[in-house]
Amino acid sequence: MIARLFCWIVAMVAVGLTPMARAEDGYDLWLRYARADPSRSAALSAHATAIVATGAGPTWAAATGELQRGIGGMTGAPPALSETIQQGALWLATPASTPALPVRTDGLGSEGYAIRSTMVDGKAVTLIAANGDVGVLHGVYHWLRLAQSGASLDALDIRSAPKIGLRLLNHWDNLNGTVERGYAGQSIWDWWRLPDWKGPRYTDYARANASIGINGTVLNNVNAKADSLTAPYIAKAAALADIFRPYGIKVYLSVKWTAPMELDGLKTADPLDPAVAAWWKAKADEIYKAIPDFGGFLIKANSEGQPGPQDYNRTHANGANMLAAAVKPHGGIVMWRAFVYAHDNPDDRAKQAYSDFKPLDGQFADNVIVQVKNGAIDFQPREPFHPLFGAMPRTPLMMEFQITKEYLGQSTHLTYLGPLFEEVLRSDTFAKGKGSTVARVIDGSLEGHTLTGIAGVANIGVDRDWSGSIFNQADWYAFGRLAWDTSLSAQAIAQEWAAQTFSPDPRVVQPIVAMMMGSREAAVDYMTPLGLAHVMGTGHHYGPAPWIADLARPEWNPVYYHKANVQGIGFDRTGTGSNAIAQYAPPVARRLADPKTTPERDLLWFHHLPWDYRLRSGETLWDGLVHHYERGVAYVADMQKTWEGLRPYVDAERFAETEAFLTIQHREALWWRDASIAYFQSMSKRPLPAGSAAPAHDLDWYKAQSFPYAPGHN
Ligand code: GCW
Repeated sequence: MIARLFCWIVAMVAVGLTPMARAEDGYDLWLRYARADPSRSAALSAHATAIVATGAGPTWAAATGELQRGIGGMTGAPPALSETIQQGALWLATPASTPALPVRTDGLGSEGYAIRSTMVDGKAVTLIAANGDVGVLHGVYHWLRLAQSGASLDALDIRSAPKIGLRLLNHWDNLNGTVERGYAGQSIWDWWRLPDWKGPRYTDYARANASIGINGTVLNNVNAKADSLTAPYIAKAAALADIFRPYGIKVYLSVKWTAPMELDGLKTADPLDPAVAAWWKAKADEIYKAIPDFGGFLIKANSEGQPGPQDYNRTHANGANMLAAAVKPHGGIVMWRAFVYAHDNPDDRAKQAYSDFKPLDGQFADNVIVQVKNGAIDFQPREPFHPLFGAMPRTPLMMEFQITKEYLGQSTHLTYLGPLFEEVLRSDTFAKGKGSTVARVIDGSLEGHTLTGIAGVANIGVDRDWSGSIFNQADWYAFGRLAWDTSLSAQAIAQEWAAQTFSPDPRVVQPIVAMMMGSREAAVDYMTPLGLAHVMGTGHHYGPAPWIADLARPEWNPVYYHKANVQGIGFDRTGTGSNAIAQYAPPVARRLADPKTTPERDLLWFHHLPWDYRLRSGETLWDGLVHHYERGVAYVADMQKTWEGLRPYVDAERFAETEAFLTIQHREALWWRDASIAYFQSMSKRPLPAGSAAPAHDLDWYKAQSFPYAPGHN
């Protein structure tokens, strides 16, 4: 008998039907809705005795369904839907459904919401109001964030609406299922079985993104295949668009410039050729027939080998405007990437996008937005803000951040990107005097643009935890929350995320947030301190390789960026060098002209300095560099200790993963330190500072390391 009972329990556990704690494999992301403690559960139930939804349709169903899933998970008793308002009800309403709303919804747009604790006929209720159903959905997710993170649900008086219109993920997902710079497994778009098979993952994707206000997704890689625009693939994209639509999420596609030639044999892709323009117009009409609310096109043109209008002696504006005309009748937009640099351009790579695009300011059609990476090179652990921000006042510019961590430890390093995003958004371009922040450029308020946007290169794949690691989920979360409200702090976002993903218990949230908040700076320290950049392994970009100097394109070689020699290190971008600083507004350029007034974190990005240059600490540059590498490694060791202290509070499965990944991160941080010091010491010929250990191996050992199967690189 006992044996049979035991077998039954084992079977139930195996199929997940047991009341025991379910597997915490990260799939639920921040929408875990774990059971709250009894007092919290009672408080939640008292604030959600019923759900009174005054509208109907798929978005309303998504909103009420999420409330029932959330409150049911946290309290064990999902609230019922009700027609009548009762004490403690959650009341979801719009002016269309409820004329005499007790809150104003003007100014909230179509996506914003108001949440107000109020009385109706003597009954205390929580009103979630918006101008439309998508706004109500966003308000529901805000209320659930409060509910999950232990915040008070009393006396709520919240108004929230996004300033940035386009809040998109860019999936560098290929049609063969691989993900360029992806570290979370294969693409979640099962192109081969779409549109027939639409698994639950797509709906969970929509829920996760709607919960953080993301309202668009570019499904395919910017290194695009023309095939994405063929009828079968348009049908596949349409199936996804149908699933995402109730969540307020639109679908966009990356396009390949030569699609007219590859798909229909046109002899040219010259944007001024009427046949080419006609082809794109017909293609747009075809797409909109299948996806009436299709968002538009994203394109990487004349960049890293991708074709574009410059192949026909036309400008980026000629190209963008031709595509824009095709989608304009349908209300579509074109996102034209400014990530351009030419192999035959001897000028500083960091200057080339500005040189190409600045002269085109004002020449783009009004449904074109230029998508600019946060820095002028390529998603480095730190880059000064891109000089184009604030330099094209007559052209809407949108931000391109990288959520996937091509250069920040890929899937195993805990390097929370919230501080990176925050640092860039708060950077002051001085374009219109002090306070001309990057955030105000991209939300349109600085230069008066209504077409506004921000994109994040997604870190999503089919891994059960979606992002390759639990802590990588925080980067996706932070991107969405900052896209919705650029004034949020990375710290507050980390607190929200940790409370929902792990537990609202301060004994859990505080150490996790403290660990997260210094983790990106630690990566900067152990990888590219003091403004160094682009010193990673070739191709896969995994690990240190500052010695690389033999690649065909000079600007692909790490030595191009650090220019280390026996005298010193760094890239002179002042007037005595490439003069890239001249691309910034005068107050910024003046500050960057002098190493003494250049922020030390950007020092070697802008200056070539002698090894004996005195840092603000009084250390020589050489000693300071070594100490930065060591500070980065030490921080990871501290994270390991912090995580060990959390063992009693975190489920075994997720604890073990993070413990293992921190072990990898510590080993790799040490490897970055040792390899970098071994190489730079071979240049500086300086002795290590007192107390600093010699690298574990000699330089040739580090140079000999090879990783042909490192992930994310096709
Ligand atoms: O980030 C770098 C990557 C490429 C990427 C390219 C880009 C999609 O190394 O993988 O290609 O830049 O942003 O287009």
